[in-house]
Order: sequence, then structure tokens, then C-alpha cells
Amino acid sequence: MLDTTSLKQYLMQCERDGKGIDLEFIALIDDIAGACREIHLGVNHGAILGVLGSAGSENVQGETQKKLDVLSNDYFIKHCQWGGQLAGMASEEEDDVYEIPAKYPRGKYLMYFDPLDGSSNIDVNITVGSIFSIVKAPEGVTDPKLPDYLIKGTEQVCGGFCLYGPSTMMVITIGDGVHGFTLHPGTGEFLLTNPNMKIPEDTKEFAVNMSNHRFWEEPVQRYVDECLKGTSGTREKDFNMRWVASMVAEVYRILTRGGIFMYPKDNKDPNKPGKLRLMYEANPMSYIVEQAGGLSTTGRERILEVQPDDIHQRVPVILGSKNEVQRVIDYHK
Ligand code: P6P
Repeated sequence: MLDTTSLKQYLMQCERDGKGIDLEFIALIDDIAGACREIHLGVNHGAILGVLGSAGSENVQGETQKKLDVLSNDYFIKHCQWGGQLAGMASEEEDDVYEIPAKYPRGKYLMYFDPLDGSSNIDVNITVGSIFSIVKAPEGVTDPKLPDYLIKGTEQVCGGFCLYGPSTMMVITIGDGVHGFTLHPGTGEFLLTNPNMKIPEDTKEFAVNMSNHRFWEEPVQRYVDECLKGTSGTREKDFNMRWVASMVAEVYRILTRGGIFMYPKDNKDPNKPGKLRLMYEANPMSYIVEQAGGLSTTGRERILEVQPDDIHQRVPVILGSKNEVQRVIDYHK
């Protein structure tokens, strides 16, 4: 086995080096890792455990819930509600903010999470993931209500995701770079296999759901059309395309070899300014991408600067290799 650092050893070293985290935070990450290990087992055993397929219910997003969506949400709550680190949590699968039961102590952090992102892929055995974001609760707030959760992405203490792919990996930032940890299926430890992940500033690979092309705004149509023209157009280089329909898989690929990921604003549903949710998808992923040297924007605004007005609000997302994202930003001006 690789003689590598575990997730807990990495975090303990950060605490000793005064990188702004405390033992309470480390205990919370340990609980999140426990939830992810349990989700890993559900995903990894596929149909064997009878956890695939639809739960026969809808979430607040109006999306049909898969059994594993509901189970993953339960695992996050079960592992994270009792330890005394959280003042409260908000989940994609919960209509309202989740109040920590009175029998448990409350702590100083708020957590936002998407317990199983990309779950439409689960029944077709394609990579899915969990995404989480942690902030400090407003000073002195131990019984947080919705307004207390509406905190900008720039205030995040931590952004992370767990990727249930050919291997299961935890990718995390506490503001000291981005580090990838691979789950050892035998010992259950997350081992540091990808320290200091950096996104190349340039790329030839874009990721977007092309079927929405006619609904996009002009700057995005222009950018993608130029990529498609390749060497026969103004870009003078050919591009490759990917679309996994699982944000965690796309972001991990971009962290590994560069790329630009777009779920832009479209007028398919004028009531939706985008598909992805700010608090538990766009914000944690944007923190990670920026810490890895990339950019993340709505096209008009840095995502981390967006002032939330609801825990389930949606935003357009354009993130990845710095020079490509900057080009899209320039096209919006
Ligand atoms: P579409 C998964 O449902 C998700 O939230 C992201 O992980 C993914 O990038 C996107 O939606 C896929 O959306 O419209 O292509 O199915």
C-alpha cells in the first residue's frame, strides 16, 4: 500500500500549521467521510443491495428522487447531526433547512450539501458524487433560520466533493490548495494520492449539454460555435467535447487535465436562471476551482460573490481553465 498521508493526518497537520481550522472542523470532516463511505457501499454494490431505482417521490426541485438520493441524504444527516460541530444543515433533498435535534449539542458550522449529485446516472452505472460546503454560522447563532444560511461563497471554510467512480475519491480545499484522497476499499481510509491539484490555464476540451444550444444567450452560443469551428475558425485550434451529466466527474476531470464546464443561463424555463444550485453545487465547486488556479463565473459575476437569496437558488455556471473562462467573461461584456 502507498505510504501516504490520510485525510485526517493532512487536516491535523494543517491545524498544527495554523491554517485556520480547529479540531471541531476535523471531526466534522471525519463525519462527512463516514457518510461518503456508506454512500460508496450503496453505489458500489449497485443492484445487489436493492438501492437502485426510483424512490417514487419528488424533491423540492421537482425532480424524481432515486432511492439512493434519499438514502444518501439520510447518511449525511445520520453521520453529521450528533457530533456537536453543526448549528444546522441545508440539503438539496430537504425542502427547508435541517434543524439539529434538541438531544444533540450544536456547534459553530453550517453545512450545505448535495448528497448524491448526478443521480440520474446511478441506474445506468455512470459516475456520481456528493458535494459539500462548510461555513461558520453567524456569530452567536445556535438556532439558525433560513436568513442565517444566506452566506456568500467567499465565506466558505471548506468546499469538497466525493466522487464515486472507478475509484472513490474525496477532493477538498480549506483555502490551502486542492488535494485529492483515494478511498482504500479495505481499510476505509482516504489516502492523499493527488496533492496540490492545479488546473492548466489553457485547454482544448469543453463540456456542455449541446441540446440546449438554441436556448443559450449569444455570448455562450458564440463561444461554443467558435470551439466547433476549430482550426477552420477564429480559434485556430480544434476542440474536444465531453458531457458526463455528472458535475463532480466533469470537475474532477478538469482538475486533472484542464477544461471548461458550462451549464449556462438558458431561456428554456425563464423562471430558472440556470440549472445548478448555488449553495451546494456552484459555491463549493467554485471554491475548489479557484483554489486550483481556475475561474468560476455566472458569465457576468464571480460565483463566489453572488449574494444568496434562497438555499435552493440556481445560477449559471461557467468554470475551469482560466484563459477559456476569461474569454467567455469577455464575450459577455
Ligand atoms: P443535464 C446532475 O443532475 C446535474 O445537477 C449536474 O451534476 C450535471 O452537470 C447536470 O445536472 C446535468 O444536466 O441537463 O445535462 O441532465
